[in-house]
Amino acid sequence: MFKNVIVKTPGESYINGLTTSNLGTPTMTKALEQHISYIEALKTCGVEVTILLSNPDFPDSTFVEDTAVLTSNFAVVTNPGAETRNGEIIEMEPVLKKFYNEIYSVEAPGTLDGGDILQIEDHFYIGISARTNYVGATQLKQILESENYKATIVELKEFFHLKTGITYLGEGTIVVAGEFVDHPLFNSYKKIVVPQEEEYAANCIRVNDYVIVPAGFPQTKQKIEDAGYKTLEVDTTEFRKLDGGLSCLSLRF
Ligand code: CIR
Repeated sequence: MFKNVIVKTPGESYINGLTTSNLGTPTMTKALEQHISYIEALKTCGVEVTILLSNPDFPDSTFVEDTAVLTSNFAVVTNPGAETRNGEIIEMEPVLKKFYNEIYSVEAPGTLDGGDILQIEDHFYIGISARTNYVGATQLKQILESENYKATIVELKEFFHLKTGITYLGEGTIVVAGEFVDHPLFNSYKKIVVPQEEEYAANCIRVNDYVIVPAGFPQTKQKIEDAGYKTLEVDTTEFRKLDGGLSCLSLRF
């Protein structure tokens, strides 16, 4: 069960955030509305939501997931791989101190984005991507193993972040798309396979009794419901324009 969630309101510089998509510039008013709907959905899931204020110096800082890896008893402050995002951790660390006594950090030359970290029960998968390098991944692996978790490094071929293409729902069930559909590391889990045209929906989040899914991906939503989960839909078009999905917008713990 998650008790807490941290989010950060998109700021006025959000439209200048990083992107590899060609979906156009986000509309600020719509982004703010969608962020409010996201918070409402989280509240429906029964979590306490800590809402941080935007900082225009960091256009991408609404994607708080990349700044930390959280477990029930310790936090790891990451070292985000994009230069314009690196300073986001300076604002996140004091917030985490309110919730955690034990805080580790990933140090340069290691880089690591939280979006590359997937937890499946006591096993963490750490993606190597354009943002997370081997040094950072190995540092996190060592921290996790010192705390009695298992950790496996996974090299990404196409996805932006590990969790862009895979989500853990609980009960041994994963949602997978693209390169993870047949990936040998994930063959022991029950799979909900996302059709290619709905690939973006592989980034959904299980929060207590619900799975929050992005609006507009009916086949994936149906498959998740057929597997026995209740869903909540949130429109994320303005976050998708900057390569962001549902998981990126919060830290859940
Ligand atoms: C970035 O390029 O860093 C942001 N525009 C998107 C970050 C998405 N975060 C995530 O998948 N965890």
